Amino acid sequence: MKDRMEAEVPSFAVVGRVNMGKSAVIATLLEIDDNELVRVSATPGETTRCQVHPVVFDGRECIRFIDTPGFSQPVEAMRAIQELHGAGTPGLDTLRRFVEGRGEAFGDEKRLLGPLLDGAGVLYVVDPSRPLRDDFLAEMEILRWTGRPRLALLNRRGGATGPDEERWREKLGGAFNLTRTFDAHRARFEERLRLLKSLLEIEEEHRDLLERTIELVQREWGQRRELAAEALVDLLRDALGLRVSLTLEEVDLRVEARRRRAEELLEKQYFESLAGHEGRCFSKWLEIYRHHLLKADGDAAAFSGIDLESAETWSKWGLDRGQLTLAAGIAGGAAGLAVDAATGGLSHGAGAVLGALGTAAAAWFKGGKLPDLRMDLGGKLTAGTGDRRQLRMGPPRNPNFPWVLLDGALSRYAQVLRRAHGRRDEARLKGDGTGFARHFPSDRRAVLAEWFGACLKGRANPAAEAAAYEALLEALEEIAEERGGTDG
Ligand SMILES: Nc1nc2c(ncn2[C@@H]2O[C@H](COP(=O)(O)OP(=O)(O)OP(=O)(O)O)[C@@H](O)[C@H]2O)c(=O)[nH]1
Ligand SMILES: [Mg+2]
Repeated sequence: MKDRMEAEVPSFAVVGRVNMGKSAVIATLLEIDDNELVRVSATPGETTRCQVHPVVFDGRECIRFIDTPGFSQPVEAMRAIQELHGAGTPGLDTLRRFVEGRGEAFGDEKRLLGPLLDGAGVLYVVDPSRPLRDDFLAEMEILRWTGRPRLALLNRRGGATGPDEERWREKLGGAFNLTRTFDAHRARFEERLRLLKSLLEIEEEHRDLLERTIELVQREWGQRRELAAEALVDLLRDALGLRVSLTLEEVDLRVEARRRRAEELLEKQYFESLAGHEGRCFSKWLEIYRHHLLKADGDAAAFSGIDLESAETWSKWGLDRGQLTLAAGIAGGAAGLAVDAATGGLSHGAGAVLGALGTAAAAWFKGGKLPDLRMDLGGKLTAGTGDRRQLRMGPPRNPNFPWVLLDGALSRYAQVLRRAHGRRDEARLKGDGTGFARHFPSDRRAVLAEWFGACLKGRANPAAEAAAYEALLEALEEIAEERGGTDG
């Protein structure tokens, strides 16, 4: 019964020397970053028994991978099997007798051979930067005797190519059906998919199921991107429409120090809320892409990662001057140019001057000409009843704000996709200055500019939002394919 069940689902045992990165390969391939589920560790011999990891879609198991303890005495085990067999080449029967034999000796080898005797294919993980010694040749020989479909995976842990790499390839070529590279610390979705497709080449028996699994994996990946785009739409809509306010008493208005304090308080509140919106989007992405060791920086201080005060940020991120002028022109003043002539109470100087200019000209000025690109929250006093007034702060007036916000988010999305689940170190998502928006095709920029304009005014525009969703989905796809970004 057990044999029959296992034959229904293609299984692959990940085998190799202790500490070669077998568990890391499984963790990256199956997106498991939890050490409780897949233990990846610098201490050799961490995996002591076989552990089955089924891949389930719609409640149905499609494929399974089995983590195994590493070979610890391959040369001695090879000799013992040969002795058991006598003359000629040992096969499955001899291996079975070896595995079922009494005694404590060769515990690791016996355990790792178990799944192969049950019908699993072989994923043999080696680090080709290591010297190719006899003990590795013994491992290859034992695996060859199983007669199972065999794929060799080169997991170059140090990154560098070793002097024996050619010999490794030659020997692996003789003993395995296929050799592929797979970097357990760096493999992205495309490499994971390629590995699954390689299984198709070596495993004839389960072709249909494997093809179906690959289809499901791809479809699900696309669905995740849609969820990610939705979260991004939510972030941008909420962040651009964000306004905070504070009620001031007459006395706050009259005492300069009090008024300044109120402004500072409100500005802090604004940034905290902004960071909250960012944090929610990034956390959602980490959930979608199953990362627990990556952290989203949702606190207000970290928002200065985008560093809205720095002129450098504005020149690296978001749109360049020409693009900004164009985007503002296309969107007819709706492109985030909340240049409000009636700035009123809290005039920050430049606002009033620019308010008199046309929108396109203002964009040009603000994008590159003003020496001091400081934050202008556009807070203003409105006449209230009695002796109380509302102090309000809305989005920064700099027309590049939506684009800088977008670039900040996209650079984090790229980091999420770049992170391999086989790693066990913690890391923080942070703005790294990679510019995406300025490489968008101009029609995509126009679609976004229109929607940004509506968001900045706090107006719902479902048609513009739907178009923006499609545009952002496209942008996320480019990032997944590593197109479309440049380091600032
Ligand atoms: N830099 C780098 N390190 C890696 C890579 N793959 C694995 N490692 C590291 O190598 C060490 C061993 O990784 P494991 O995946 O635990 O190795 P294993 O083969 O399962 O080891 P045992 O279960 O002990 O036999 C860990 O410290 C990993 O972080 C890689 O692709 N690049
Ligand atoms: Mg392990």
